[in-house]
Amino acid sequence: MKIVIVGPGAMGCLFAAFLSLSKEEIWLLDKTKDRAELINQQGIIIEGISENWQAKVKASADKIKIGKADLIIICVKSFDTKEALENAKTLLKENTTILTLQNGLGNVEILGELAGQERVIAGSTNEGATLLAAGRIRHAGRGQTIIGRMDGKIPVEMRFLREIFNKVGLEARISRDIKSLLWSKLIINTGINALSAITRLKNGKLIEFEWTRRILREVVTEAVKIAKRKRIKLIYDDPLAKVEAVSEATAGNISSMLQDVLRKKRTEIDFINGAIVRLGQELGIPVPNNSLLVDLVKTIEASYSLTVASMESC
Ligand code: KPL
Repeated sequence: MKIVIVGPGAMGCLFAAFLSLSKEEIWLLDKTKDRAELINQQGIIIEGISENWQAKVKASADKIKIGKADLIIICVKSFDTKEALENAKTLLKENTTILTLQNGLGNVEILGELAGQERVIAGSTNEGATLLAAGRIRHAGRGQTIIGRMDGKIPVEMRFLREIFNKVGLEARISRDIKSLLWSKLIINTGINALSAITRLKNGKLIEFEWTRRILREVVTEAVKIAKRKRIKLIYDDPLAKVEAVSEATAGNISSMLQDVLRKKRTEIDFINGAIVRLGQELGIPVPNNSLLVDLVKTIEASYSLTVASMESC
């Protein structure tokens, strides 16, 4: 089976590295030729909780060289989903399956529109990784990867995929209600990601300060209202307790949005708190705290190039 991972970020590198331990043919598709060449030569270097090791992975920016894929795993940022699949279109054959392991809402729909909904498998992973440099990551946390189709069907390829993940040490299971899982992860991301990006605090600190804890609770409460109105059943009973438990369990993590801000990159705010704001407007449910976080993160993104030279220039 030929598996192509699209996107050499933290998650893309982590999955490519672990999948390289399988018997399958693994490729990493990178849009940058030089970085692909570097990964080809040095492999993917991993440190952190899975010890220090190096995975030999074939990487390329040349789709012709990679050829047709049986499975494509999309690991790019949500705002790049459309472009990434359009760019990878030559890898598709009639029965290619596409798995998304991205944060936020809307990726499954974008991929489905481009390639057909029946080919798309949605996924949510609790593995944690930080990109240290090109092809170099820290495996920051272990967790389950859950996959499923929006229509609840479980095709044979999905069982096969679960088996491969489990064999290489990526604990995986299948869910018939992946929508509720995507929302359950979204609620966690709405509470933690933007707030950590704005305050530049690691996940665990957000609940240590009474002020950030209060904001986190307000943001989550608003997001849960939207989920309820949309009749989404979350996989946990107490969302506030769950989000706080995740920030504690991932206390040492630099959230993916904070990683983006520290690297002065575009964030996934539009697909996380931004999705809550859009749905709030559609449904007539006020979500002022989510709206405020969106505006602040957008201000941070827009002001990356502005630095304060001295106090006088303020
Ligand atoms: O998914 C995450 C992220 O950083 O995007 C959490 C769960 C917040 C862990 O850092």
